[in-house]
Amino acid sequence: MKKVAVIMGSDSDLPVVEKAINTLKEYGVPTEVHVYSAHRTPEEAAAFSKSARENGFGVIIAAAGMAAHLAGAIAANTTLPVIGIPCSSKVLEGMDALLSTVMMPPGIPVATVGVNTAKNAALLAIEILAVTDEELQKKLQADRDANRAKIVEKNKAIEAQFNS
Ligand code: RP5
Repeated sequence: MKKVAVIMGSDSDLPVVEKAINTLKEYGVPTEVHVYSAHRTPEEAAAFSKSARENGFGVIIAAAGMAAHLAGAIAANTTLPVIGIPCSSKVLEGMDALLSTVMMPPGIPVATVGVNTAKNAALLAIEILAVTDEELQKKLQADRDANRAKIVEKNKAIEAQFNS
């Protein structure tokens, strides 16, 4: 199976990012985690990105806050799919990172999930790998079915409370 890279701009992003790491682990996806910054360690970020395909990666997840250029800087140096996680900051509460991550120029896409929505980034990476991996696809479907069953039960409880 191809590996997924989880890159964060700072170790201060870890409380958000670890939800992605945990989800990838739950699905048994080989995962590497690094701290590279578009601004503070641009050479390291570029070197990783340029060599990611030959190093066995299939998808890169990049999380950053504030002027969140990390996912875009990673995407600039690879044709692997890049998923951006905008992380919230105290001042602008993630709107800064959301717009910095999602508003990429034509030609260099970043698939951006919601602010701090790291689990969805992992699930999207897994869905990309599952295009050619039947076991992963089955596990994704089983989890969808289990979640659906939970919501059906919650609906029954709400309907019983308010509609009878
Ligand atoms: C961004 O600046 C990082 O991704 C982080 O979200 C934010 C603050 O970084 P630290 O000052 O906590 O290292 O580059």
